[in-house]
Amino acid sequence: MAGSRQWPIVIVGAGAFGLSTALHLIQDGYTNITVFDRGDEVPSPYSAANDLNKIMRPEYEDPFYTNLAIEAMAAWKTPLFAPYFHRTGFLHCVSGKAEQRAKDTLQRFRKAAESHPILSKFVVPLSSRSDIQEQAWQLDGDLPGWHGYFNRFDGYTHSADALRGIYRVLQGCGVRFFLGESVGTVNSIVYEQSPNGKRTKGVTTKDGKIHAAELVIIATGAKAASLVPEVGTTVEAKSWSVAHIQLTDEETSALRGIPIIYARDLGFYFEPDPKTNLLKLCPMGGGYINTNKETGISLPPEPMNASVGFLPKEDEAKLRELLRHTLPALADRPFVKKSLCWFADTVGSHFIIDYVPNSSKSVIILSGDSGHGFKMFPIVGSWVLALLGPQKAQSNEQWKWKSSKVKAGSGWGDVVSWRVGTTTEYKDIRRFKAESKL
Ligand code: FSA
Repeated sequence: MAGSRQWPIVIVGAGAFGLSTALHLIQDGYTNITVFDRGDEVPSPYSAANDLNKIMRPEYEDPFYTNLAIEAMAAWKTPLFAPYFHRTGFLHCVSGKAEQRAKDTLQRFRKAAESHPILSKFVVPLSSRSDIQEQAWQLDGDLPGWHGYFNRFDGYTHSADALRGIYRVLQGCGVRFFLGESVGTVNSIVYEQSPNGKRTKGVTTKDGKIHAAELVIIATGAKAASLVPEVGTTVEAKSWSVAHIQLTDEETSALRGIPIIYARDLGFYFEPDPKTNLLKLCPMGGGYINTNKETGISLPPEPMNASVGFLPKEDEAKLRELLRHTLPALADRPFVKKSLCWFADTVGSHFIIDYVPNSSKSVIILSGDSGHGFKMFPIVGSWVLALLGPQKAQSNEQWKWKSSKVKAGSGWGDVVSWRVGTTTEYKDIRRFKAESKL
Protein backbone atom coordinates (compact mmCIF):
# COMPACT_ATOMS: atom_id res chain seq x y z
CA MET A 1 0.00 0.00 0.00
CA ALA A 2 1.42 3.35 -1.04
CA GLY A 3 2.91 5.29 1.82
CA SER A 4 2.64 2.49 4.35
CA ARG A 5 5.17 1.96 7.10
CA GLN A 6 6.09 -1.36 5.45
CA TRP A 7 7.33 0.36 2.29
CA PRO A 8 10.76 -0.86 1.24
CA ILE A 9 12.97 2.22 1.59
CA VAL A 10 16.53 2.39 0.32
CA ILE A 11 18.96 4.94 1.73
CA VAL A 12 22.16 5.41 -0.25
CA GLY A 13 24.96 6.70 1.96
CA ALA A 14 25.63 5.77 5.60
CA GLY A 15 26.98 9.18 6.54
CA ALA A 16 25.40 11.74 8.84
CA PHE A 17 22.37 12.52 6.67
CA GLY A 18 21.71 8.87 5.77
CA LEU A 19 22.00 7.43 9.28
CA SER A 20 19.94 10.20 10.83
CA THR A 21 17.23 9.51 8.27
CA ALA A 22 17.25 5.78 9.05
CA LEU A 23 16.96 6.58 12.76
CA HIS A 24 13.97 8.89 12.37
CA LEU A 25 12.24 6.51 9.99
CA ILE A 26 12.63 3.61 12.42
CA GLN A 27 11.45 5.76 15.30
CA ASP A 28 8.42 6.72 13.23
CA GLY A 29 7.49 3.09 12.69
CA TYR A 30 8.96 2.35 9.25
CA THR A 31 10.06 -1.28 9.24
CA ASN A 32 11.72 -2.00 5.91
CA ILE A 33 14.86 0.10 5.59
CA THR A 34 18.07 -0.80 3.78
CA VAL A 35 21.17 1.38 3.81
CA PHE A 36 23.97 1.10 1.24
CA ASP A 37 27.48 2.47 1.52
CA ARG A 38 30.59 1.90 -0.52
CA GLY A 39 32.75 1.89 2.58
CA ASP A 40 33.48 -1.42 4.32
CA GLU A 41 32.30 -0.16 7.68
CA VAL A 42 30.52 2.65 9.50
CA PRO A 43 31.94 5.23 9.91
CA SER A 44 32.48 5.03 6.19
CA PRO A 45 35.71 6.41 4.78
CA TYR A 46 33.50 8.16 2.21
CA SER A 47 31.63 10.16 4.84
CA ALA A 48 32.71 13.72 5.65
CA ALA A 49 31.65 12.97 9.21
CA ASN A 50 34.23 10.20 9.53
CA ASP A 51 36.31 12.60 11.50
CA LEU A 52 37.48 12.93 15.07
CA ASN A 53 35.26 15.89 15.81
CA LYS A 54 33.10 18.71 14.51
CA ILE A 55 32.18 22.07 15.99
CA MET A 56 28.80 22.29 17.71
CA ARG A 57 28.04 26.01 17.78
CA PRO A 58 24.51 27.22 17.38
CA GLU A 59 25.25 30.87 16.63
CA TYR A 60 24.83 31.52 12.91
CA GLU A 61 24.63 34.69 10.89
CA ASP A 62 21.15 33.53 9.89
CA PRO A 63 18.69 33.24 12.82
CA PHE A 64 16.89 30.36 11.10
CA TYR A 65 19.98 28.16 11.42
CA THR A 66 20.71 29.45 14.93
CA ASN A 67 17.34 28.23 16.14
CA LEU A 68 17.68 24.99 14.24
CA ALA A 69 21.09 24.33 15.81
CA ILE A 70 19.64 25.07 19.26
CA GLU A 71 17.05 22.40 18.53
CA ALA A 72 19.85 20.04 17.46
CA MET A 73 21.78 20.91 20.63
CA ALA A 74 18.82 19.77 22.74
CA ALA A 75 18.90 16.47 20.86
CA TRP A 76 22.66 16.11 21.42
CA LYS A 77 21.89 16.19 25.15
CA THR A 78 19.54 13.19 25.00
CA PRO A 79 20.85 9.74 26.03
CA LEU A 80 21.37 8.47 22.48
CA PHE A 81 23.63 11.35 21.47
CA ALA A 82 25.03 12.70 24.75
CA PRO A 83 28.08 10.38 24.80
CA TYR A 84 29.32 12.15 21.69
CA PHE A 85 28.76 15.77 22.73
CA HIS A 86 31.31 17.64 24.81
CA ARG A 87 30.44 21.09 26.03
CA THR A 88 33.87 22.66 26.22
CA GLY A 89 32.86 26.09 24.98
CA PHE A 90 33.86 27.90 21.81
CA LEU A 91 36.63 30.51 21.89
CA HIS A 92 35.87 32.42 18.74
CA CYS A 93 38.38 35.10 17.76
CA VAL A 94 40.41 36.78 15.06
CA SER A 95 44.12 37.40 15.35
CA GLY A 96 45.52 40.94 15.18
CA LYS A 97 46.45 40.38 11.52
CA ALA A 98 43.00 39.34 10.35
CA GLU A 99 41.59 41.00 7.28
CA GLN A 100 38.43 43.05 7.61
CA ARG A 101 36.28 40.29 6.10
CA ALA A 102 37.22 37.90 8.93
CA LYS A 103 36.62 40.58 11.56
CA ASP A 104 33.20 41.40 10.11
CA THR A 105 32.20 37.75 10.12
CA LEU A 106 33.27 37.37 13.72
CA GLN A 107 31.17 40.41 14.63
CA ARG A 108 28.09 38.93 13.00
CA PHE A 109 28.51 35.64 14.85
CA ARG A 110 29.12 37.49 18.08
CA LYS A 111 26.02 39.59 17.63
CA ALA A 112 23.99 36.47 16.87
CA ALA A 113 25.14 34.91 20.15
CA GLU A 114 24.92 38.06 22.28
CA SER A 115 21.46 39.00 21.10
CA HIS A 116 19.91 35.55 21.38
CA PRO A 117 17.63 35.01 24.40
CA ILE A 118 19.04 31.54 25.09
CA LEU A 119 22.68 32.07 24.13
CA SER A 120 23.38 35.54 25.48
CA LYS A 121 23.99 34.52 29.09
CA PHE A 122 26.73 32.12 28.00
CA VAL A 123 28.75 34.72 26.09
CA VAL A 124 31.85 36.44 27.49
CA PRO A 125 33.66 39.14 25.49
CA LEU A 126 37.39 38.66 24.96
CA SER A 127 39.43 41.78 24.36
CA SER A 128 42.84 40.88 25.71
CA ARG A 129 45.27 38.04 26.24
CA SER A 130 44.29 37.80 29.89
CA ASP A 131 40.58 37.65 29.00
CA ILE A 132 41.39 34.68 26.79
CA GLN A 133 43.56 32.99 29.40
CA GLU A 134 40.70 33.26 31.89
CA GLN A 135 38.76 30.89 29.63
CA ALA A 136 41.67 28.70 28.52
CA TRP A 137 44.63 29.00 30.87
CA GLN A 138 46.65 26.56 28.76
CA LEU A 139 47.03 29.10 25.95
CA ASP A 140 50.46 30.45 26.86
CA GLY A 141 51.30 31.95 23.46
CA ASP A 142 51.41 35.70 22.85
CA LEU A 143 47.91 35.66 21.32
CA PRO A 144 48.93 38.71 19.28
CA GLY A 145 45.94 41.01 18.82
CA TRP A 146 43.50 38.17 19.48
CA HIS A 147 40.01 39.26 20.38
CA GLY A 148 36.48 37.94 20.07
CA TYR A 149 34.16 36.11 22.43
CA PHE A 150 33.80 32.89 24.38
CA ASN A 151 30.52 30.97 24.22
CA ARG A 152 30.11 28.46 27.02
CA PHE A 153 26.91 27.09 25.48
CA ASP A 154 28.90 25.49 22.66
CA GLY A 155 31.26 22.55 22.26
CA TYR A 156 32.11 19.78 19.86
CA THR A 157 30.82 16.39 18.83
CA HIS A 158 32.88 13.25 18.34
CA SER A 159 31.57 12.63 14.85
CA ALA A 160 33.09 9.23 13.99
CA ASP A 161 31.97 7.79 17.33
CA ALA A 162 28.50 9.28 16.89
CA LEU A 163 28.13 7.60 13.49
CA ARG A 164 29.36 4.31 14.97
CA GLY A 165 26.99 4.56 17.93
CA ILE A 166 23.89 5.29 15.85
CA TYR A 167 24.87 2.56 13.37
CA ARG A 168 24.82 0.02 16.21
CA VAL A 169 21.43 1.24 17.37
CA LEU A 170 20.06 0.93 13.84
CA GLN A 171 21.44 -2.59 13.45
CA GLY A 172 19.66 -3.49 16.67
CA CYS A 173 16.43 -2.07 15.29
CA GLY A 174 16.54 -4.25 12.19
CA VAL A 175 17.85 -1.77 9.63
CA ARG A 176 19.76 -3.74 6.96
CA PHE A 177 23.18 -2.53 5.89
CA PHE A 178 24.99 -3.41 2.67
CA LEU A 179 28.54 -2.20 3.11
CA GLY A 180 31.62 -2.43 0.88
CA GLU A 181 32.61 -1.80 -2.71
CA SER A 182 30.77 -4.75 -4.23
CA VAL A 183 27.48 -5.00 -2.34
CA GLY A 184 27.35 -1.41 -1.09
CA THR A 185 28.10 0.62 -4.20
CA VAL A 186 24.87 1.77 -5.79
CA ASN A 187 25.42 2.11 -9.53
CA SER A 188 22.06 3.49 -10.54
CA ILE A 189 18.53 4.31 -9.56
CA VAL A 190 16.05 2.17 -11.50
CA TYR A 191 13.00 3.98 -12.89
CA GLU A 192 9.78 2.96 -14.57
CA GLN A 193 7.41 5.23 -16.44
CA SER A 194 4.53 6.58 -14.39
CA PRO A 195 1.64 8.90 -15.22
CA ASN A 196 3.61 11.82 -13.70
CA GLY A 197 6.94 11.13 -15.36
CA LYS A 198 9.03 8.41 -13.86
CA ARG A 199 8.96 6.53 -10.59
CA THR A 200 11.71 4.55 -8.93
CA LYS A 201 11.57 0.78 -8.59
CA GLY A 202 14.80 0.53 -6.62
CA VAL A 203 18.54 0.59 -7.16
CA THR A 204 21.22 -1.54 -8.77
CA THR A 205 24.47 -2.35 -6.99
CA LYS A 206 27.94 -3.05 -8.31
CA ASP A 207 27.55 -6.79 -7.70
CA GLY A 208 24.79 -6.82 -10.32
CA LYS A 209 21.84 -7.05 -7.92
CA ILE A 210 18.61 -5.08 -8.09
CA HIS A 211 17.15 -3.98 -4.76
CA ALA A 212 13.48 -3.07 -4.95
CA ALA A 213 12.23 0.07 -3.25
CA GLU A 214 9.20 2.35 -3.20
CA LEU A 215 11.31 5.23 -1.98
CA VAL A 216 15.02 5.90 -2.62
CA ILE A 217 16.83 8.46 -0.49
CA ILE A 218 20.14 9.66 -1.88
CA ALA A 219 22.41 10.83 0.93
CA THR A 220 25.78 10.66 -0.81
CA GLY A 221 26.88 14.20 0.05
CA ALA A 222 29.53 15.52 -2.31
CA LYS A 223 28.83 12.69 -4.76
CA ALA A 224 25.16 13.59 -5.19
CA ALA A 225 25.52 14.33 -8.91
CA SER A 226 26.81 10.81 -9.66
CA LEU A 227 23.45 9.13 -9.02
CA VAL A 228 21.25 12.13 -9.69
CA PRO A 229 22.89 13.83 -12.67
CA GLU A 230 20.17 16.52 -12.65
CA VAL A 231 21.94 17.95 -9.58
CA GLY A 232 24.54 19.23 -12.05
CA THR A 233 26.67 22.03 -10.69
CA THR A 234 24.31 22.97 -7.85
CA VAL A 235 26.32 20.78 -5.49
CA GLU A 236 30.04 21.29 -5.63
CA ALA A 237 32.41 18.78 -4.01
CA LYS A 238 34.76 20.95 -1.99
CA SER A 239 37.38 20.04 0.58
CA TRP A 240 39.34 21.48 3.44
CA SER A 241 42.47 20.20 5.09
CA VAL A 242 42.45 18.26 8.32
CA ALA A 243 45.62 17.50 10.30
CA HIS A 244 46.42 16.10 13.73
CA ILE A 245 49.19 16.22 16.30
CA GLN A 246 50.01 13.08 18.23
CA LEU A 247 50.28 14.04 21.90
CA THR A 248 51.47 12.12 24.93
CA ASP A 249 49.10 11.08 27.73
CA GLU A 250 50.43 13.95 29.82
CA GLU A 251 49.94 16.54 27.09
CA THR A 252 46.39 15.35 26.46
CA SER A 253 45.70 15.51 30.14
CA ALA A 254 47.06 19.04 30.45
CA LEU A 255 44.82 20.21 27.62
CA ARG A 256 41.71 18.49 28.97
CA GLY A 257 38.66 20.71 28.77
CA ILE A 258 40.09 23.38 26.49
CA PRO A 259 37.46 25.03 24.35
CA ILE A 260 37.55 24.97 20.57
CA ILE A 261 40.26 27.50 19.76
CA TYR A 262 39.25 29.34 16.62
CA ALA A 263 40.88 32.25 14.79
CA ARG A 264 38.74 33.09 11.79
CA ASP A 265 41.80 34.13 9.77
CA LEU A 266 43.94 31.07 10.61
CA GLY A 267 41.95 28.02 11.60
CA PHE A 268 40.84 26.07 14.63
CA TYR A 269 41.55 23.08 16.84
CA PHE A 270 39.81 20.96 19.44
CA GLU A 271 40.38 19.42 22.84
CA PRO A 272 42.62 16.36 22.27
CA ASP A 273 40.86 13.02 22.08
CA PRO A 274 41.59 11.10 25.30
CA LYS A 275 41.38 7.71 23.56
CA THR A 276 43.95 8.40 20.83
CA ASN A 277 45.78 11.50 22.16
CA LEU A 278 45.15 13.16 18.80
CA LEU A 279 44.60 16.89 18.60
CA LYS A 280 42.72 17.80 15.43
CA LEU A 281 43.30 21.04 13.54
CA CYS A 282 41.72 22.63 10.45
CA PRO A 283 42.95 25.69 8.59
CA MET A 284 40.58 28.34 7.26
CA GLY A 285 40.43 28.93 3.53
CA GLY A 286 38.31 28.89 0.41
CA GLY A 287 38.64 25.11 -0.01
CA TYR A 288 39.65 22.89 -2.94
CA ILE A 289 37.43 21.76 -5.77
CA ASN A 290 37.89 18.99 -8.34
CA THR A 291 36.16 20.21 -11.47
CA ASN A 292 35.75 17.97 -14.48
CA LYS A 293 36.59 20.20 -17.46
CA GLU A 294 33.99 18.60 -19.71
CA THR A 295 30.99 18.55 -17.38
CA GLY A 296 31.91 21.47 -15.13
CA ILE A 297 30.92 19.31 -12.15
CA SER A 298 33.17 18.96 -9.11
CA LEU A 299 33.19 15.48 -7.56
CA PRO A 300 35.57 14.04 -4.94
CA PRO A 301 38.67 12.61 -6.63
CA GLU A 302 39.00 8.87 -7.12
CA PRO A 303 40.40 6.80 -5.58
CA MET A 304 39.29 8.26 -2.29
CA ASN A 305 42.67 7.72 -0.64
CA ALA A 306 44.18 10.16 -3.15
CA SER A 307 43.13 12.87 -0.68
CA VAL A 308 44.91 11.25 2.24
CA GLY A 309 48.40 11.90 3.52
CA PHE A 310 49.19 15.45 2.56
CA LEU A 311 48.60 19.00 3.68
CA PRO A 312 48.94 21.91 1.22
CA LYS A 313 51.82 24.14 2.26
CA GLU A 314 49.65 27.26 2.72
CA ASP A 315 47.44 25.29 5.11
CA GLU A 316 50.42 24.01 7.05
CA ALA A 317 51.71 27.59 7.41
CA LYS A 318 48.35 28.75 8.80
CA LEU A 319 48.19 25.92 11.31
CA ARG A 320 51.77 26.51 12.48
CA GLU A 321 50.95 30.17 13.01
CA LEU A 322 47.77 29.28 14.89
CA LEU A 323 49.83 27.07 17.22
CA ARG A 324 52.61 29.64 17.59
CA HIS A 325 50.02 32.20 18.73
CA THR A 326 48.30 29.87 21.18
CA LEU A 327 50.33 26.79 22.15
CA PRO A 328 53.89 27.56 20.97
CA ALA A 329 55.32 24.36 22.46
CA LEU A 330 53.40 22.43 19.77
CA ALA A 331 54.15 24.78 16.87
CA ASP A 332 56.85 22.65 15.25
CA ARG A 333 55.42 19.21 15.94
CA PRO A 334 54.91 16.98 12.94
CA PHE A 335 51.39 16.77 11.60
CA VAL A 336 49.98 13.27 11.27
CA LYS A 337 46.79 11.83 9.77
CA LYS A 338 46.61 14.58 7.17
CA SER A 339 43.81 14.54 4.62
CA LEU A 340 41.24 16.53 2.74
CA CYS A 341 37.67 16.28 3.96
CA TRP A 342 35.19 16.51 1.05
CA PHE A 343 31.90 18.35 1.61
CA ALA A 344 28.84 19.03 -0.52
CA ASP A 345 28.86 22.78 -1.01
CA THR A 346 25.95 24.85 -2.30
CA VAL A 347 26.02 28.44 -3.41
CA GLY A 348 24.12 29.78 -0.40
CA SER A 349 25.47 27.18 2.07
CA HIS A 350 21.91 25.83 2.33
CA PHE A 351 21.13 22.14 2.61
CA ILE A 352 19.15 20.35 -0.09
CA ILE A 353 16.32 18.30 1.42
CA ASP A 354 13.78 17.65 -1.29
CA TYR A 355 12.23 15.31 -3.82
CA VAL A 356 14.05 14.91 -7.12
CA PRO A 357 11.85 16.61 -9.76
CA ASN A 358 9.84 14.33 -12.05
CA SER A 359 10.42 11.31 -9.83
CA SER A 360 6.76 11.08 -8.78
CA LYS A 361 7.99 11.84 -5.26
CA SER A 362 9.75 8.51 -5.15
CA VAL A 363 13.33 9.81 -4.88
CA ILE A 364 14.58 12.20 -2.19
CA ILE A 365 17.91 13.94 -2.21
CA LEU A 366 19.73 14.99 0.95
CA SER A 367 22.88 16.95 0.29
CA GLY A 368 24.49 20.39 0.51
CA ASP A 369 25.88 20.11 4.02
CA SER A 370 28.16 23.00 3.00
CA GLY A 371 30.58 22.24 5.81
CA HIS A 372 28.17 23.03 8.63
CA GLY A 373 25.83 20.04 8.59
CA PHE A 374 27.12 17.60 11.18
CA LYS A 375 25.86 19.57 14.16
CA MET A 376 22.36 18.73 12.84
CA PHE A 377 23.02 14.98 12.87
CA PRO A 378 20.38 14.15 15.50
CA ILE A 379 17.59 16.01 13.68
CA VAL A 380 18.25 15.67 9.92
CA GLY A 381 15.92 12.68 9.70
CA SER A 382 13.04 14.72 11.10
CA TRP A 383 13.24 16.92 8.00
CA VAL A 384 12.80 13.80 5.86
CA LEU A 385 9.76 12.75 7.90
CA ALA A 386 8.32 16.21 7.25
CA LEU A 387 8.81 15.66 3.51
CA LEU A 388 6.91 12.39 3.75
CA GLY A 389 4.04 14.17 5.51
CA PRO A 390 0.71 15.09 3.90
CA GLN A 391 2.10 18.06 1.94
CA LYS A 392 4.76 15.88 0.28
CA ALA A 393 6.75 19.01 -0.45
CA GLN A 394 9.58 21.03 1.00
CA SER A 395 8.07 24.13 2.57
CA ASN A 396 11.41 25.73 3.37
CA GLU A 397 12.46 27.66 0.24
CA GLN A 398 16.14 27.46 1.15
CA TRP A 399 16.19 23.66 1.21
CA LYS A 400 14.37 23.11 -2.06
CA TRP A 401 15.89 21.39 -5.05
CA LYS A 402 18.17 23.99 -6.64
CA SER A 403 18.00 25.06 -10.24
CA SER A 404 21.11 24.23 -12.23
CA LYS A 405 21.96 27.76 -13.32
CA VAL A 406 25.09 27.99 -11.23
CA LYS A 407 28.32 28.75 -13.05
CA ALA A 408 30.32 25.56 -13.32
CA GLY A 409 33.53 25.30 -11.37
CA SER A 410 33.05 28.72 -9.86
CA GLY A 411 34.32 27.67 -6.45
CA TRP A 412 31.85 29.96 -4.77
CA GLY A 413 33.58 29.46 -1.42
CA ASP A 414 35.21 32.79 -2.18
CA VAL A 415 31.89 34.54 -1.74
CA VAL A 416 30.61 32.63 1.30
CA SER A 417 30.73 35.27 3.99
CA TRP A 418 32.19 33.07 6.71
CA ARG A 419 35.16 31.90 4.65
CA VAL A 420 38.39 33.76 4.00
CA GLY A 421 40.52 32.87 1.00
CA THR A 422 40.13 31.73 -2.57
CA THR A 423 39.01 28.37 -3.88
CA THR A 424 41.71 26.35 -5.64
CA GLU A 425 41.53 23.41 -8.02
CA TYR A 426 42.64 20.17 -6.38
CA LYS A 427 44.93 19.30 -9.30
CA ASP A 428 47.00 22.39 -8.52
CA ILE A 429 47.68 21.35 -4.94
CA ARG A 430 48.38 17.77 -6.02
CA ARG A 431 51.04 19.20 -8.33
CA PHE A 432 52.58 20.76 -5.24
CA LYS A 433 52.67 17.36 -3.54
CA ALA A 434 54.59 15.84 -6.44
CA GLU A 435 57.07 18.71 -6.39
CA SER A 436 57.55 18.54 -2.65
CA LYS A 437 58.69 14.92 -2.90
CA LEU A 438 61.65 15.78 -5.13
O1 FSA B 1 29.74 24.72 11.53
C1 FSA B 1 30.92 25.01 11.64
O2 FSA B 1 31.32 25.96 12.28
C2 FSA B 1 31.91 24.15 10.92
S1 FSA B 1 33.06 25.13 10.11
C3 FSA B 1 34.23 24.00 9.43
C4 FSA B 1 34.64 24.27 8.02
O3 FSA B 1 35.93 23.75 7.86
C5 FSA B 1 34.62 25.73 7.65
O4 FSA B 1 35.55 26.41 8.42
C6 FSA B 1 34.93 25.92 6.18
O5 FSA B 1 34.79 27.25 5.78
C7 FSA B 1 34.01 25.06 5.37
O6 FSA B 1 32.70 25.54 5.38
C8 FSA B 1 34.06 23.64 5.82
O7 FSA B 1 33.76 23.58 7.19
